[in-house]
Amino acid sequence: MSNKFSNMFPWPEDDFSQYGAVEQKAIGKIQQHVGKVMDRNWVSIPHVTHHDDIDITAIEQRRKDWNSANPEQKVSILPCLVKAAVEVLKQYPKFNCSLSADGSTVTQKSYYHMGIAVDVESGLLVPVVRDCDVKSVTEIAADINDMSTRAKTKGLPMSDMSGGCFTLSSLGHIGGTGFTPIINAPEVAILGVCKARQVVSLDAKGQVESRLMLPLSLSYDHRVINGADAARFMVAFSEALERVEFS
Ligand code: CAO
Repeated sequence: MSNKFSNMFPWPEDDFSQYGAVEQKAIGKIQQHVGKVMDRNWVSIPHVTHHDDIDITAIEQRRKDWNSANPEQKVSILPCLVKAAVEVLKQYPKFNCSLSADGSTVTQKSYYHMGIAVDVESGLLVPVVRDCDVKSVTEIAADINDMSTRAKTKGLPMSDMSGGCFTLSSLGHIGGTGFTPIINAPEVAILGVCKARQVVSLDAKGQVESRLMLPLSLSYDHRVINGADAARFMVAFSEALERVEFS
């Protein structure tokens, strides 16, 4: 059967050794699998990525206060972002559904299992933290720590990487101002997080002030979600983050 790719030029194989010294290395099984999943998701989902910077000055101050008062239960910004995402999934349930293979129905979910992209040596794993709606920020932080440690040391069973509703992919500890995260099908959206930075701006009275801004990139499946939904998601996300309680 012909499809939209049947007219494509073949992959440009080349003998690189004619240009200089080269070495061929095998790609590990996990990365090969991840590559195939990425390939399928990238070519079969019409992705759009909505970028926004949100003001995290207040929540970061509250997080620092919490960490100083609770050195045994320190949290990074990531579990707070998970908690805010759950609130927005409740507000905009379109982001918590899955599209059928033929595109004719969506399955609406009323549970909140959140995928967290974890960078491991063998590839990229996405453990799923279950029932984030009923877990506290510190419980979510503990689950992320546990799963990312296991992912980085002995790997994870498929049961720990299935059933996710929505994924967060944080490069915040490294850098970046934005990227296009690939949707983790059958989910319909994924939130990419880059490094927070101080930005000088004018307040309502025209006074210069410095605010801590977090760059976010929301990729969504345009068969299910429209641009206005994504813009609303981001505004609601920023508001939900302000309401996150530490416990
Ligand atoms: N802006 C600024 N600093 C940030 C930040 C952000 N958005 N996010 C995290 N940081 C800081 C943390 O606060 C921490 O600093 P301190 O040690 O001073 O507290 C430091 O960066 C390290 O954070 P972390 O990585 O230990 O914790 P995390 O909760 O942010 O992330 C994990 C955990 C497992 C998700 C992360 O280590 C990881 O593997 N991320 C990679 C995901 C990835 O590869 N995504 C791309 C997928 S597409 O190919």
